[in-house]
Amino acid sequence: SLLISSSSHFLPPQGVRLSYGTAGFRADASLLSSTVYRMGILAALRSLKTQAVIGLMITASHNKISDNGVKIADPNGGMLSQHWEPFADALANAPSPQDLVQLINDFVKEGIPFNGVRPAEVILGRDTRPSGDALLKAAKEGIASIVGAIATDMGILTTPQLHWMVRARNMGMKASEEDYFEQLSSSFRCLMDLIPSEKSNRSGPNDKLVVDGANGVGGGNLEVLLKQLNGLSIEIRNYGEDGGVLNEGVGADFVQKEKVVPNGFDSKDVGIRCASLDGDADRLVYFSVTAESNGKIELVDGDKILSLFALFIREQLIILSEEEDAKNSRQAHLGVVQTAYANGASTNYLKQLGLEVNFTPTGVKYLHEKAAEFDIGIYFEANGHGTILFSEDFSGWLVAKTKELSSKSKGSELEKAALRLLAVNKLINQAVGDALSGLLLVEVILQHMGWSIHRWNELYHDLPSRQLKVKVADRTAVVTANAETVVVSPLGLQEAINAETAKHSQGRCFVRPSGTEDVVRVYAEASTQEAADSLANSVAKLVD
Ligand code: 16G
Ligand code: ZN
Repeated sequence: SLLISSSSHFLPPQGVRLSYGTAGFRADASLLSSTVYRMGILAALRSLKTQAVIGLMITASHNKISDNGVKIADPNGGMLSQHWEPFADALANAPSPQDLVQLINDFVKEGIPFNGVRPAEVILGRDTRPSGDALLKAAKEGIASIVGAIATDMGILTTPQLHWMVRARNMGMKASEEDYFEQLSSSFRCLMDLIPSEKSNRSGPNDKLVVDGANGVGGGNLEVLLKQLNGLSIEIRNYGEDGGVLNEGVGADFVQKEKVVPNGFDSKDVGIRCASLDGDADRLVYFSVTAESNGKIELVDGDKILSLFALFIREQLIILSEEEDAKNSRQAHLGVVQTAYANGASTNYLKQLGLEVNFTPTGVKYLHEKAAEFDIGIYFEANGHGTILFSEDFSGWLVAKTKELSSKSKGSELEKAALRLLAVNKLINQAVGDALSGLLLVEVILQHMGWSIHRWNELYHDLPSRQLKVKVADRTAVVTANAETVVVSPLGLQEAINAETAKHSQGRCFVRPSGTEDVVRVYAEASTQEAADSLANSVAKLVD
């Protein structure tokens, strides 16, 4: 058959077992062509099964340039349904073309329609990695091996753009790259127009933002976006076209983990508002360079972006809830979602605001799923990946509300609050965390509040923390529960961690197996840096 002959060109690497982890398959790019080919097949089957457009993205995000990866976007633009992950694993590891065909036949028999249905349609994107082009061809061949399947190559994109396009296509909306830029820029302009007038002249030439593009796809795309905007002064560095290497000493992951300036930034930038994207632009952190000479920064991480977003949304909801005509008002349920990596000070701050804080295990799919339970759900990982979700029901209410208010109380604070929420609903990428839409929202909220990055950073003070990784023989031996905060196996380990933690004031510590690397990670937090370091070190010894 077609499948047998085409799959014989893509034999899996010997002696390597790949698994569909938190962010899809990731490995050295030279090992991936068979996996990507097979994920092309999976994407086409998923499209037949759901009768919707599916996305396939080739990226290894913040990892080194020689790595690559592949992940699938589901019809709603989110991560592949977890029910399909075992099938993805099985396909990737099937030893021969015959085994592969057998697997597919068995799977199809369980209920994938082939006849009288809309053909499979997969849209593809890749980041700037040099290995991406060949891998994209492999994905296309995989898709083409399913009869009638259509593959649309969108070229080099940020990961969130591809997810956005899948979601837009399946909602029947315009879904090209131009449409993406147009939606972001028009909703951004709308939010700018709604800034209280006493604050709208704050930004001047001294208020520029400097962005580190991680030498990836984000810098160039941000530049395209900027051409459609007014009122933002942004300088972009680390485009990736001036000799810099993707993610090497640059980018959101580096800045957040190392807490030092990325390449291209130095003491001349002291005090300026800076931001870092990761290699595929689905993470965003802010920072400012401190006057100390050793490249130290003040880090404004995902937790603080979450706090800023939560404050702004809450402010608009409070205005709306003060509406006198109670019969049309609606008490919106706002929830925030974090992981155990969220700094304890951020959680306290959010709780103090009266917000409901929820915890899930690490990984976008878990946070996203939880946030979708609210009228407005905001999720962020400390590493800078996060977004805001508006429920369908609440979005509908908001549209009706703004219509009603535009005739009843045009120009009122009430109308402005509703219009702001509606604009956030359009600006923020609701398929997945998006550094570009997140950056625009941060910028407009800072202007709305009249805040500098320092004022923002003062919302609360991070507790000192330390992260370590421990190489172990078998990381799956560590099993956790309660959103990764408690070890249930091996027996006795949690008790030992508790005993260490109790020795430190404001101590908090947890360990978990990484979903992307062959290590166990240790996180510790305490009232001083020395205490956090010592707690992390002693717990790392317990794991070893
Ligand atoms: C992946 C996840 C990210 C998570 C990270 C943790 C997605 C799209 N990405 O990059 O959310 O923070 O893994 O890595 O889910 P770790 O398991 O190695 O600590
Ligand atoms: Zn990324």
